[in-house]
Amino acid sequence: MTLRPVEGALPLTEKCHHYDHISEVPWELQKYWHQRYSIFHFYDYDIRLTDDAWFGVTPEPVAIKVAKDMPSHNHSTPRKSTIIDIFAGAGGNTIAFALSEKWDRVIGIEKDAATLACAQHNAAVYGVADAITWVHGDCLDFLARLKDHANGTSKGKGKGKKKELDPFLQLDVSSTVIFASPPWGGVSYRDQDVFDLSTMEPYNLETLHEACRPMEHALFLPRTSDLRQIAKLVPEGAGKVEVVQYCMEGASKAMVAYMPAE
Ligand code: MGP
Repeated sequence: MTLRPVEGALPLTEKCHHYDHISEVPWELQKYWHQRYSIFHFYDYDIRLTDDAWFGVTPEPVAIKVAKDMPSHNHSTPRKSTIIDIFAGAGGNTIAFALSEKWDRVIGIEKDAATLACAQHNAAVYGVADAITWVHGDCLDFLARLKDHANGTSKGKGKGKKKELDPFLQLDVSSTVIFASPPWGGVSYRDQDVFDLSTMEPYNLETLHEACRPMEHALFLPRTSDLRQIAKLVPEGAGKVEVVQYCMEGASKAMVAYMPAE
């Protein structure tokens, strides 16, 4: 099957909530709902999220700062012109990348149809619906196809099945940057002094790095992540890894590891 961009907007479903009042909000999400305006400044303009998306959505000031810091474009050679947000969720980071106006193309990938419908809707609220290409699919599958095409093999690894990629998504990997804000597999990072990234589920650090390389990629990770595990991914002399803690009101929300292209 060919993986292609979503045409038009997916329909919002009963999973695409906009909670107006605390009494409607499941208790495990109430903490996030109280922070709704720092998550989406325009929350009141009918921002939609699936219940799962609340846990992983990047607060807007952090998303904007990450978009600003993304070592894109004019500083790197070759110029980086495309950014792919491989875990788009409800759209927080993808929207910030589009708002930054630093990229010729912003692509958002999301596996869950209802969550993708929320992301598309939220992008429209922020006025950037036309600036984003959405893909409904599994991001690891997408990355494998992208690399197959870049290497000149279009068949993929399936049992003889063609794993095609729409021509519009056959990107030049040397000018593409990946951003990944994966599920962290729960909130155990809060109780650990140092979070073991090999235990992150469903994709651990090595799996994500392997899927994204050789492209430049930025990984949005728990604030307590083990820096030694991140440093080990890049052999001595193969480039510099930058790790930035992103804080709000003096407390870190998460770290981003900026991994160089190979
Ligand atoms: P948090 O740790 O639940 O909240 O999430 P906080 O503010 O540290 O709470 P406290 O209990 O320490 O007061 C902090 C931020 O981490 C969220 O806003 C998300 O941006 C991000 N985040 C949390 N989780 C569980 C995930 C996740 O699974 N994936 C991703 N990508 N980000 C997450």
